[in-house]
Amino acid sequence: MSLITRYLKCQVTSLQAQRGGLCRISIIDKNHFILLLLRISYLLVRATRRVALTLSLDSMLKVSYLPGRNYAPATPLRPVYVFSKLHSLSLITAVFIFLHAAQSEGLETVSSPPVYGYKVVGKYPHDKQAFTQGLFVEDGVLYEGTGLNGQSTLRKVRLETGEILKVHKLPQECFGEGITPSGNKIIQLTWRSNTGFVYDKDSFTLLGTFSYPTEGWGITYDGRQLIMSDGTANLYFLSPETFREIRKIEVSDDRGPVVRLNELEYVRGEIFANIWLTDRIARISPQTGRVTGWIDLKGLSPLKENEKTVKALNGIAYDARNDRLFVTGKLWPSIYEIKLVASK
Ligand SMILES: [Ca+2]
Repeated sequence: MSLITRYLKCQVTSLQAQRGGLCRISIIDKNHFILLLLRISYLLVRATRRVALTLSLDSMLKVSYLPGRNYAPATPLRPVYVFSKLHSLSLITAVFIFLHAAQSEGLETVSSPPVYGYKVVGKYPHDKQAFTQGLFVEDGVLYEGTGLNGQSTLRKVRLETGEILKVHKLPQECFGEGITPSGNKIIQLTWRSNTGFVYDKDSFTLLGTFSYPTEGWGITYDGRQLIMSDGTANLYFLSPETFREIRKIEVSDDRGPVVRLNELEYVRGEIFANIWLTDRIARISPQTGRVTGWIDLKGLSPLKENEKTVKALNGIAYDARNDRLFVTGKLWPSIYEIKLVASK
């Protein structure tokens, strides 16, 4: 986040507190010159002390004016134009230049991603003691990483029956997180130990460890690089050999950064990510970080509302060979095979 972005956010937050209006800034374009003009316009608007300003700079500029609490209480969403001619001219000029710059840079208007529903086509038993933090399928067999201190494991599970075929327990102090295959190895993250484990995929023999500076949440593999989440809106692309960061993307949709990215799965050129404490999975472009769609799994959880905080939806596994998609949650009794249904 640039200093200008931070500055604008502080200003908007301050104005929001003063006026009770709705203010948000998401992504700022790289063109600082345009931002400077916007800032000047913003300050001019602020100087009028008559309206709250909403800026949404999510690749494309959208400016709207919401009346503050001192104005037009009966029609709170009607735009109120109270600028002097000079102020209006400044703002219009800045907007025009910004739009022109955005157009010349090939930026596109951001629309809301489509929302997909689901259909359950299969249901399999799942260990109700398994605090699912990582999940993948390979050769028809399920691999699962579980969390909680003293209960964290890496396990190999027969999908159809839930039978545990092999299990490796993590040290007491480690809180297991995401897992992914990488060649003939399995990588497993830990939450706050800044340590990842590397196992032989067949024997679960520990081959080595590596470290990372952030928390560890989810991990998947696109065939070339590891992709890791840390509970923020960031995804980190790591070398599968050295575990060094190659690049980083920030995940966002039309409303701004998407935080709490959790368990991950690479699915046909996209990254699927559970969003912690929600029933939603984000479909993410690995190139841009843009959310290209949402999968709404509302109604799938077998749990009561008051159980969902701990027993959140978490765990995505994709069987590429047979095009099967599996999802589950922490301590859930079942794993579901689902098919996505068209946008609604
Ligand atoms: Ca996964």
